[in-house]
Amino acid sequence: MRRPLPALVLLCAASALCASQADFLAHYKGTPYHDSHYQGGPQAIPGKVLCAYYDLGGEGVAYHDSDAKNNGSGALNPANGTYLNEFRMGEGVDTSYTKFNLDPKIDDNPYDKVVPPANLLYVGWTVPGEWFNITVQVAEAGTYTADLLYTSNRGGSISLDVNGEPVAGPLAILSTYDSADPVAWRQWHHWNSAPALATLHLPAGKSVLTVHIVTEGQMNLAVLDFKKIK
Ligand SMILES: [Ca+2]
Ligand SMILES: [Ca+2]
Repeated sequence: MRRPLPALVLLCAASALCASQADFLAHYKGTPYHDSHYQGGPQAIPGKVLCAYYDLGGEGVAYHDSDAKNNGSGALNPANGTYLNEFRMGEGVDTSYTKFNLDPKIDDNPYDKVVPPANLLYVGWTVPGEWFNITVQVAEAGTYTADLLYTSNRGGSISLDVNGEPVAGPLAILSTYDSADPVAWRQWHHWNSAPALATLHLPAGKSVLTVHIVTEGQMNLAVLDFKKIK
């Protein structure tokens, strides 16, 4: 009796692209993020995927960052024993979180296009050439859109890979620069949502999503919200 082929092979039998995606997954050494406060596991699609929960595995495996320091956790946000200030402070990707009710206002400022949740972790200090991987679990194969919750003080672009294959991009990110804001550093904190920034096909089951910073950088990337459209 023949053994049934795994679903991914059946889906992709005639496709060199799918073969290379299966090869990528078989060799990938990153693992879904978890810590003492966050149970982890692959992030569910459809649903909100948090960029700050990019995979474990370190530089060259789970991400590439332009410097080994986390410029947010343990730096801008001094190490003080709190979860948010010390979040992933030993890793190269630069992370911070939204701060409310301060004077001057930071992430709940009047120049937000969209007010984000408070204490929302995000990836910042982005530079062209950087990337990070996120392991996801997709409920159903199909075409999905992704809305992005972000800030961008000069515009720019990102792109997305699925299992090592480019699938979307470059995706233009609209600038959230606002000359009316009298606080210069707050240009990094004008939040916006880019609805359906990306449209992409996702296979069912486990996949690895790669977010690339393509041009400009200077973006804070918080949430990719995936919705199935067909
Ligand atoms: Ca860094
Ligand atoms: Ca960086």
